[in-house]
Amino acid sequence: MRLAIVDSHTAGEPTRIVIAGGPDLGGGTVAQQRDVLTQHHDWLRSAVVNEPRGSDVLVGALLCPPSDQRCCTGVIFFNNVGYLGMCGHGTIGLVATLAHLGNIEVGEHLIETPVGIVSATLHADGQATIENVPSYRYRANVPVDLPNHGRIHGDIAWGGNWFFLVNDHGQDLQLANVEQLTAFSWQIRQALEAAGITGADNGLIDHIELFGAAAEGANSRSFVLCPGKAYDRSPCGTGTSAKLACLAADGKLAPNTPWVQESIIGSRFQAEYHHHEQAIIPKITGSAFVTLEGQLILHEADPFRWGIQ
Ligand code: PYC
Repeated sequence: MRLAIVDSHTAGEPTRIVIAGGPDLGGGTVAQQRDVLTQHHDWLRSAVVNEPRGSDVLVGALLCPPSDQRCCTGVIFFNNVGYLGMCGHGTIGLVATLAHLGNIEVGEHLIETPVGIVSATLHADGQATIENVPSYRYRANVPVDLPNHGRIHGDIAWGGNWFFLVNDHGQDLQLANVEQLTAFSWQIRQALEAAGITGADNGLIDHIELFGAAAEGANSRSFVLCPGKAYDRSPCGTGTSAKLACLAADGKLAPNTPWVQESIIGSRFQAEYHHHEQAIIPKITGSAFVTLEGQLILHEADPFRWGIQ
């Protein structure tokens, strides 16, 4: 079996998009197709992003037919442990991939994800701007007790995935400290689960964000821990959306005001938002570069064709 793929990176964070060879998911909404993929074809996720063909850092994506005919494609994002609602860096990577394949032109395109339709604009200079799903802060200043550290506080916000956003962490947000930052953030993740702290409708909070001061030209620097314990090399599109929702809720950032979010490796997204009902619509701009076109070969004699799980 072969799966045709295009790899890209967005602000340093890789995305691997399966453009052909995937299973028939039976149509319906992209959320319904994601459920079929999860329940009946999870081998694809593992084969594409897990070792020996992938790595914990990779975010995978499967193109699928949209149910909304205004959309140019549907997309289901996944990682080493499961499925994402939305993925900002991945959507920017998708725009670069579709442009590379000659499937889209400069201009605005709609994309259906499991959590809603997003708009993606390809600019003439190759950058992309995504308008994310409605994002909002669910709870503010939630206390969490960490073993060997004491109490920290965080906001719970939705940006297409659930995030816990922490400012009073006492960590030094430098790339040299990623192991310590990973261990610290993982403690937060585990403490949230142990305390039964969730997003709305019991949504699992599976992304942790630590914020700190940025270098000149950016408003904020972040360390983002993803669900499978890898850290996001990009500033995280859905995480930046969650951050904007909190800034908006606190009255700290006015609508249509630029915000530059810097990642732990120093890469950046430009962001802004406008109000939408009780939520905000974040706009995230960044660049992605295609790094590889190829085929994954899943040989029937290969004991690790479905990935190391
Ligand atoms: O950019 O939204 C994002 C994202 C989520 C997980 C990794 N990147």
